[in-house]
Amino acid sequence: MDPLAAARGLLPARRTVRIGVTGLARAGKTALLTSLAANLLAAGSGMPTLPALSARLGGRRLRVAMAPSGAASLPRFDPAEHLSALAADPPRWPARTGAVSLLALDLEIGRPGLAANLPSRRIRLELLDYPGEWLLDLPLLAQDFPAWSAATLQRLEGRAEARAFLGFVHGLPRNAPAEDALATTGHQLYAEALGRLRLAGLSLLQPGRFLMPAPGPEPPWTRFFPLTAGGPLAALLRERYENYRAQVRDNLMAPSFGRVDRLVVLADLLSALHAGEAAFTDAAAALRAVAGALRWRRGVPGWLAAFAPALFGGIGRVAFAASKADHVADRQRGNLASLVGSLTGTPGGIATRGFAIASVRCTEDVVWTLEGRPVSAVRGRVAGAARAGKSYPGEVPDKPPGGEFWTHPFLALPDFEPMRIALGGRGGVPHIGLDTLLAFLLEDLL
Ligand SMILES: Nc1nc2c(ncn2[C@@H]2O[C@H](COP(=O)(O)OP(=O)(O)O)[C@@H](O)[C@H]2O)c(=O)[nH]1
Ligand SMILES: [Mg+2]
Repeated sequence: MDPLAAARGLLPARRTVRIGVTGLARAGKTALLTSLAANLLAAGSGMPTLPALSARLGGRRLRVAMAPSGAASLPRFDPAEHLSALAADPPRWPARTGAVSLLALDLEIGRPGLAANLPSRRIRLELLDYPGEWLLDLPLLAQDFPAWSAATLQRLEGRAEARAFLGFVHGLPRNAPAEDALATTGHQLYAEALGRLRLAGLSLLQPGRFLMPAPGPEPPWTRFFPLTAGGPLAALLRERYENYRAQVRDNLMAPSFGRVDRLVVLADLLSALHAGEAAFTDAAAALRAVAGALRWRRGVPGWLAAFAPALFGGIGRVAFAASKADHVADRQRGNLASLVGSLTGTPGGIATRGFAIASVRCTEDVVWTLEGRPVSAVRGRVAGAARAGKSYPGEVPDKPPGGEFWTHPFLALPDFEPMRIALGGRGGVPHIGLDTLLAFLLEDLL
């Protein structure tokens, strides 16, 4: 729609706002998109599912509809399918999704005060489900093969998960020949090491497409691994690494991704706290790498400046959100939001804030008496259990914890089952903090 025509009062322009939703596998992206869609659609039919958003609207009308997919090139995110899993009896978590998909909703927001009779503002809200693993590839754009290899091998040194791979690398002769079989074996051992490190709770694992492959057949140049020695094999690996970087770059530039205006970075920090100090430090490093990528529009290395804006240049608002916050009681969630905020710093010129959210709230807050003392705990039904039980994982630190914290392990986080929801989800999905998150992301538009 031509904005000038709109200004002349012919027809209101529809503004498109694209929000990137990113986070590593299992961080809660699918749950967030499903719940946001259900709660926005319910709010549009007058249900009080998003109080902070309604407060911002102050009685103005809100209409919400799924946007038609037209001739869009990105796969569409289908909330109805995911919602039917949550609304089933017993409820199920939405199935795992692959790489990238797009959820599009059309919002109509009434105008305030005397303007109430003017045509509503029309916003197309697009939420792009973007694998966090791929964001962790961005720092590779600024690292050549020798630099990346040296940094990676240093990080792996001494880790049991990488023993077989390191043994292979150290056993290679100097000037190893550029043989496909060597490259393939090394690649397989390296990819297996990454898989094991992920199971051990680490996050900063590169290249991200080794853990979250792009759709379609795998080209031969994906078969590389870090190697600092010189020689023909290293030259072959380096060539493959360069092809990989070119793909990362092309992906960022692809018009189908368009510009992302706002970003939600989801992190399952409670699980990282539970997995222990190494996992937590690594999750913090991964969050910082993402925050660092956002800062590129300022301190970009020269040649990078040309294309970094394609994905990040237009981002004005970033929400760093600790997910699955229904594992802890309300009193702890403030700490969780401060913790995620303190890990990410503030990229200059961008509005950022830390949040603690649960897209699909599975628990209620209760007071529990442990060793004679009352603690703020939660109660929910663990998948497969007959009855709901209480859970208290421990105190959430409000900043990166010191040595003391790790001597009292943060207790297990049960796999809760979603609560039963009525009306097949048409009345919304219970959540914590999605309304505040949305009000922040759309603040300037409400
Ligand atoms: N308790 C709780 N668990 C959640 C929540 N969101 C996600 N989960 C859990 O995390 C798993 C992975 O979530 P998903 O949205 O598929 O993550 P994705 O890989 O980032 O898309 C789910 O299957 C749930 O077990 C939440 O709000 N509360
Ligand atoms: Mg998913």
